[in-house]
Amino acid sequence: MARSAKDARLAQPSGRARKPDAKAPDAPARLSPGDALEIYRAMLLIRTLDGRMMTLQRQGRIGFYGACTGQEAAVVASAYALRKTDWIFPALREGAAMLLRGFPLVPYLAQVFGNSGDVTKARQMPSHQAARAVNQVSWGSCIGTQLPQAVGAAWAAKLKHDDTVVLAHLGDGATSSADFHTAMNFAGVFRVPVVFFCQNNHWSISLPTSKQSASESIAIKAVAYGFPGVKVDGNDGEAVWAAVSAAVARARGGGGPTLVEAETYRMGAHSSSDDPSKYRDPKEVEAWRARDPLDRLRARLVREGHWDAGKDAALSAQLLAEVNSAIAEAEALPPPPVGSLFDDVYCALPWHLEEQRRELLAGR
Ligand SMILES: Cc1ncc(C[n+]2csc(CCOP(=O)(O)OP(=O)(O)O)c2C)c(N)n1
Ligand SMILES: [Mg+2]
Repeated sequence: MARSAKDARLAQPSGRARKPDAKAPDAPARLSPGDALEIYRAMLLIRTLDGRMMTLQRQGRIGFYGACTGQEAAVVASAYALRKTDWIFPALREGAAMLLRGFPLVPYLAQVFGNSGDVTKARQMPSHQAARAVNQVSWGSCIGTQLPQAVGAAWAAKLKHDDTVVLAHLGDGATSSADFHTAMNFAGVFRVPVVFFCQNNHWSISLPTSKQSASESIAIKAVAYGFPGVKVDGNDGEAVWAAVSAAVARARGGGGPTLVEAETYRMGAHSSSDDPSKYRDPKEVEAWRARDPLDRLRARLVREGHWDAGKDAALSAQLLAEVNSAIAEAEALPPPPVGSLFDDVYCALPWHLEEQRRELLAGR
């Protein structure tokens, strides 16, 4: 346990990344230019997508949307540290990690429209994407509930002796939930291959993190559960990727869980139903704008000669065109067939539901 305490003490209050665990295999500290570009492209896609979808919500074309603006480095670079066979149990803002893992844009957007293009048959709230094809489960909406589920999946992997790792996302607000304690404790005791990745974006809707917890950091909470906690600058894509890669390598190698705290900031509203001007100081938002994760990764790529303003403008235009075309395609899809309401719950439909299904379909 001494090692855990030491690791947590290494958490940097400045938000700089701690050096990845030297003992962890396969965890190089630097992103190659190709990987940095791929991460940047995915971040820019999400920024573009979120902007368009918030506009659609204001136009009344979708009911609800949750953006991750300002947190793109944390969302993308954490997922980038995984293998395709690993699992993601997201919280509110990590849906778009699916796109990085190869899920197509049209069914992704069809979930928000809640129509027949949605692989989850329009049964979830908008912005709760999930797909078996990319090993990403749906968030359950209740804060923290995904954490024991993620630990259960990681425990199953351990019992089956496969080398799957589970990435369990949470926000700072979720650290006050009972499920956070349950999950962290079980994960520590059974040394399951899970990485808890907490995006500390300073707010839980209107509650600041300072009122959420009296701990000096979120990362330090891991000490009590007997495993390492690491704090990184969540707006630095490379720092996030390096910390999560080290944690993933540790989990895959049988070393057990890690809690990674990524310090970031929610630049926009909590969701399309929220107005943050009612509870936070615009000066705070402006201060964080200077630490924009896209600007920072772009600056690195430009500085190292891998990117320039012309390429950036061309990519922005291309992604906007891709997003607009996918929106048009997804929006035009018909609603899910009404009979699908009865699918997937029972192996053999009980007589009374069969009767209701017949009546419903006959009335159409
Ligand atoms: C058990 C529970 N309590 C309250 C809510 C309402 N709620 C939805 S999101 C949220 C804040 C979550 O904050 P955080 O975990 O920091 O995530 P963030 O929104 O900042 O990404 C709350 C309180 C909920 N969904 N579930
Ligand atoms: Mg938060």
